[in-house]
Amino acid sequence: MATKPVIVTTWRFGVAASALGYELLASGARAVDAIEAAANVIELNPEVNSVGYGGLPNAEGVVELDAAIMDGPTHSAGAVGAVTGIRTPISLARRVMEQSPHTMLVGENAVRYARAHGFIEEELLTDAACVRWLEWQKSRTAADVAHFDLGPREGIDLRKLNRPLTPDDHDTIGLCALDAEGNLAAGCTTSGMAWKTPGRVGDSPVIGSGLYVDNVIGAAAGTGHGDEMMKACLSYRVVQEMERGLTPTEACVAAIRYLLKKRPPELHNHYGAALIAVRKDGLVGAAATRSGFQAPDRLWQWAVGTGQTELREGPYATETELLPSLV
Ligand code: SD4
Repeated sequence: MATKPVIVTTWRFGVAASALGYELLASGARAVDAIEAAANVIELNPEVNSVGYGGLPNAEGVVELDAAIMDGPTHSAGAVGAVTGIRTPISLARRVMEQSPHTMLVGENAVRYARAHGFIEEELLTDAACVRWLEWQKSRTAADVAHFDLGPREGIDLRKLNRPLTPDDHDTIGLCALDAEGNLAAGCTTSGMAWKTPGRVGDSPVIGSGLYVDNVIGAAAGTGHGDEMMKACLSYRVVQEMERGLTPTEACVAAIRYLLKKRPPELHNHYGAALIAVRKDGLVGAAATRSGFQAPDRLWQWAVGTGQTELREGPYATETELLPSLV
């Protein structure tokens, strides 16, 4: 039976991805193909400084990318972490999924794999990102220095290491799609936290954290402070909550509240986390920790593609009334 397709993506910049993704889904594309193509749009856009080409670099000025893709009908997944020089890491993740016996490749060897599979290596650091990196270097704090150059130190305030960056320093594109055949897929691709320690891999390429799909239940993907989020396997949790009967929005709220309950309350104001989800029947939802996501004036937005791409805001796990089914 034909299903009405839908694609949801994180953030305002997700509008372009959702629009293309829906167009493909409406013309009969498989969810996994729509996810890859939609993610590529953002990866290749140098103006998005948190994903793919144009992403902000690590502490040494090198752009390192994380990405993953998951296909519902086969329950297969592929991921790459800390990859340099490849503009479309989600396509590399897909290659890993389809042509390697493995699920995740990282670092230099992932790049070697890319090379062997015909991917072209290109510079990912744009002039604009380089200028931002040089500015950051001038303003590095003692905590940054201890964190990166010298290793963890007694007396360093953890909250400073988890400090919010400026609003656009890290914003992953997470994507969930349902195709006309009723199959689901998800993707996640990012340059991660700006100024991160080289080799740091976040939640985005970790199956169950940055994304998860169960083809009979739903799909979920996340964005936000990965070092916190990956401690609670949030995307897996969203799908589990949908399995026990919550709507996608309720499931996203529940997963974020679970993370907040597990982690020290004094850290809560220092990071943002947001999730999107699509249920098998096409119902979509999302939630973020709070309206001021990484900065007080920053709204959590997500883009829903159903023909007319629509940008939505909220809800916020720490600000909304308890949803009836969560009481
Ligand atoms: C990471 N989760 O690498 C990513 C960054 C992100 O909004 O999504 N920020 O931690």
